[in-house]
Amino acid sequence: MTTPDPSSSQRYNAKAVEPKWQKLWAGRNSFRTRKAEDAKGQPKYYVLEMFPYPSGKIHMGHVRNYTLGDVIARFKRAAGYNVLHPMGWDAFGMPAENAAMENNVPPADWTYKNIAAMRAQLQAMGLAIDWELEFATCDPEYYRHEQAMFLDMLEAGLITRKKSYVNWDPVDMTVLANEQVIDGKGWRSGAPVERRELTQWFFKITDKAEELLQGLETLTRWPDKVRLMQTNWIGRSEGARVYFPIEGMDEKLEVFTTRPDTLFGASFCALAPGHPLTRRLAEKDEKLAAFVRECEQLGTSEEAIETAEKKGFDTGLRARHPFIEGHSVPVYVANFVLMEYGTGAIFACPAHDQRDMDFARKYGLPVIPVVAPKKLNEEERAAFITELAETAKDAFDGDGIAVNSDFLNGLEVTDAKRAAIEKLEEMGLGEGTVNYRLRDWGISRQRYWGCPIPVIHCEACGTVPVPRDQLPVKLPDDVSFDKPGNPLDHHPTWKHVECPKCGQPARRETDTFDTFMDSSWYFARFCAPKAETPTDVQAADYWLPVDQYIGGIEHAVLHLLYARFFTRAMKETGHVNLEEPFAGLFTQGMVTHETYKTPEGKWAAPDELFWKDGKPFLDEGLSVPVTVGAIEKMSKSKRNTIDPTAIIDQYGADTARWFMLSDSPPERDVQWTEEGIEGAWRFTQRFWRLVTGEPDALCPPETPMPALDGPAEALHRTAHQTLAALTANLEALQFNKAVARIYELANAISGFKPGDEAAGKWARREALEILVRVAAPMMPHLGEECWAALGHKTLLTSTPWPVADESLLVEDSVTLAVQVNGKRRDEVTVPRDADPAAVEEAALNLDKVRASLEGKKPKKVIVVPGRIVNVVV
Ligand code: ANZ
Ligand code: ZN
Repeated sequence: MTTPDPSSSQRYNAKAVEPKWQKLWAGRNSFRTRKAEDAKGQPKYYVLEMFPYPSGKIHMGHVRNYTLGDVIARFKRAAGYNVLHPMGWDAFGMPAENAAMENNVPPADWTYKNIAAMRAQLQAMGLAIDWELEFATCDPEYYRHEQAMFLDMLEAGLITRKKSYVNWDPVDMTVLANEQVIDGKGWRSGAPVERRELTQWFFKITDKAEELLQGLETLTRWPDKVRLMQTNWIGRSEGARVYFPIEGMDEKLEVFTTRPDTLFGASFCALAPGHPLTRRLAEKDEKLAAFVRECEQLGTSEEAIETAEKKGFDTGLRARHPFIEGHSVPVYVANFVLMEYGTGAIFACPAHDQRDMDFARKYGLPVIPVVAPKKLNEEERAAFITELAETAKDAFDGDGIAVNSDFLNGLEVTDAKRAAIEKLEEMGLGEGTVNYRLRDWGISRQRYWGCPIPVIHCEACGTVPVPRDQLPVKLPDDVSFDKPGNPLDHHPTWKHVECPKCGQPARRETDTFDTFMDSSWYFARFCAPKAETPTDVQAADYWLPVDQYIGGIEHAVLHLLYARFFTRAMKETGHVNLEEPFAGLFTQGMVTHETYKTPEGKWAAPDELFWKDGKPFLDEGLSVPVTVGAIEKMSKSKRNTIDPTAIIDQYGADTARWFMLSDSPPERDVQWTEEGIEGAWRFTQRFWRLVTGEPDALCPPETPMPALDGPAEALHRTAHQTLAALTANLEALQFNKAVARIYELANAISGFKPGDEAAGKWARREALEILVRVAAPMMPHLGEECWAALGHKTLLTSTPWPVADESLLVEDSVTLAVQVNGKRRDEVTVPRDADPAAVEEAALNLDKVRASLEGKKPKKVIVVPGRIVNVVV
C-alpha cells in the first residue's frame, strides 16, 4: 500500500495548509461567541461535547466526539446562529494523585502539563471552539464558585450529612467506588476491601426521584435507551410497608415489599447485616457479630451481593404474621438484604422469590405456594402446589391467582396486592408506598486532588460553614504523597483552623468533592466563565439549555443524572432558571480496531506489525505470525489503539475527521482501519484536484447566471438537490449520509460534460462552490483552501450557509396513468409543464395503448394534468 507523501507538490499538502488556516481563524477570532446583546436577531445554539479528563493525550474517542460536535458548531454558525461551542477540562481526580505517588510530580503540575498537551492536539484538529471561554475545574477560580453553591444548597436543605457504608481500602486508606472493587479487592492495592461506615456529605437526590423520573418524559431529543437506563436507575417500585410485631418486644419490624399479595406465603423475615436491630442484637451475641463482619467483607456493590452465596443467621426472634392469628415466623439476618434499599428488612416468600427459595432450601424453611398459574384445572393446580412446596428449586414469579391465602383467594395478582394493602391499612399494620432504588448522592472523597468541602468542624458548634469571605478554601500546594491516606489529613497545618463561630481551635473538613460535582454545572459556567458569581443568570437564561450535548453512553446514568439533579438544585438556589440542562443528547458509538495476539498469547499493537498477503507478522522476516482477534473498542489494555497525533501528522486533521464521519452512522461503532483512513486521504486529494484541476473550465466568481442548456441545467439541479438533502442530513445528525451526498455531487461534477461553454463554466463553478461549502464543516481546512483557490477573498468559515433553490427540488417530469375505456393500460412520463396536446400525443403513441385501440380512432381523450389520461373509444 502506498504511504501518502504529503510533501509532493501535486498534492494537497494538509501539513502546510492546516496550521495556516488555524492561525488565521484564531487571528480573526472566527469562533468568538457573541454576547446576547450583540447577537440581535440571531437565534442561539449551544453545542457541547462532554469535556475531557486531562489524561495527557487525546484518544480516538475524543477525535470522534469532538469532530461530531464541530460539524454541528460550524454548520449552525454558517446557518446564522450565534453559537456557543466551548472547551474545558474535567481536571480533578485520582489519576493525578496516582501520578504524584508514582513519579513524585505535584498533581497540579501534572494536570496543567497534560492540559497544555491536549489543548495543542485539539487545536490541531481545527476545532471551531471559542478558546477564550476555556477553564479547568481544578482552578480555584472555578471551584470557589462550586464551594459557594455548596453553601447555598446546604442552606436550602438540599444537602445532608449522614453515615453510610462505603468500600474501604485498608492499604490505600481510601474509599473506593464500586467499580474500583475487583473481585472483592482494591483495584490499586489488591487488598481485600472492607465495608465501613463513614459520615459523609450527601446530596438529597432521592427527594427528587419522582421529579427526575417525570422529567425524562420531556426529554424528547434524548435517546430512548438513555432514558430507559435512567428510569431503571431511579427504579421506582410500587408496593407496601408492612409492620411485623416482634414477639416479646415492644417493637415492630418494618419491611418493604412489592408483593403484599404473597403475605400468606411468608416463611421468615430477614434483616440486613447493618440493620439497627441487627446491631443491637450483635452487641450481645458474639456469633452474630462475627457473621456481620463476614458479610461486611462482601463490599457494597449490588452485583457482589447478588452473586454471593445466600447466607443467614437465625436471631431466635420471631415476628407475628399480620394476617394469621397466632402465627409467627423466624427472623434471620441475611447477607442478601441490603441496608440501603427499602427498610433494610424483608419478609420472605420462598415459593415466589428466587433468593428466598435458595435461602429456604438451604436452611430447611417452609415453602408455601400462594400464587398459581391461571389456566390450570383443579387437579393440575394441586400438583403444581405440591411440587412447588416440596421439591422445586425454582420459585414461581409469574402471574396467576391467589391460593392458600384466605380472603385473597381467587384474586389476580394486581387485585390481590390492592386488597392486601387495604387490609393492612385497616389493621394499622402497613400501608401502600412507593420505593426508589436511587440512593442519595455521596459527595465526600478522602482525596487530595478535588475541590475542598468548605466546612469546619468544631467541638462546641458542630459543623460550621466556611464564611463566604473566606472562599475559596484552596488546596495547599505543599503536600506529600509518601503516606497512604488523604494528604490533606496529613498536612501539618492546613486543617487546623479557628472555629468561625466561637473562635476555638477547630478542624477543617479534609474530604473533597466527588468529581461528578465539578461536571454537574460546567455547562452553566461556560455561559459566562468569568462571572463573579457561579453563574451569570442572564447569560444562563440566554444560552441554556444546551441545544445539543454529545458524549459517550458510559455517562448515560451518573453524570447525566447528577447534572439534571444539580440543575434543579441550582434553580432552587437562584443560579439558573431551568430544570433540564440538556435539550438534545447524542451518544456516539465507539471507535474499534482489530486486536492482535502473538504466539505467546500477548497483545500486539497495530504499529508493531508487518503485513504480507493480508496476514500480520511480528518481525520483518515474517517468521512470527500474529493472530487477528476480535474487533474491540480501542483500549490500552488490548493494545489496539491508534494515536490520533500520528494520524494527523501523516494525513492531516481533515482526513481523520472525514474518516470518523464517513464510515458508519455516528451512533454506531466505527472500525478504524488502515484502508479506511487511506480511502479518506485519497478523497481529500481527489477533492482538491476536482476543485483546482481545471481552472479554465470555470467562469470568474460572482458571474451572473447565463441561460443554462441541458447538461448545465442538470448539474445545477443536482447541486441544489444535494444541498437541500445534505442540509437535512446535518440537521438530523446523519453525518455519514451527508458524506454520501458529497461523494455523489463530486461524481456528478467529475462526469460533467458541458454543452454550451458559458453555461458549462457557470454550472461547474456553482456546483464546485456548493460542494466546497457543504463539505467545509467536515473538512474545514480543505474547505478554506478550496474556497481561496476558487478566487474568494473572504473566509469560508464566516460565509453563510448556501440556500437551495426550492424550484429546483421538485422533479421536472411527471408520470401519468393511461386508461382506455376506464381500464389501465400503461403510464406515460412527460415534462411537468407539457401542454395537454403533447400529453395526449405521447399517450396515444404508447404501444400498449395502440394495441388496445385495435386501429379505432378515440372518441375523446381527457387529460387530468399531473394524474391521468383517459382515452374513450
Ligand atoms: C416479599 C416478596 C415476595 C418479594 C415475593 C418479592 C417476591 P424491587 O422490585 O427491586 O423493588 N427487598 C425489599 N427490600 C430489600 C432489601 N433491602 N434487600 C434485598 N431485598 C429487598 O424488589 C422489591 C422486593 O425485593 C421486595 O418484595 C422484597 O421482597 C425484596 F414473592 O417482598 B419482596
Ligand atoms: Zn465553635
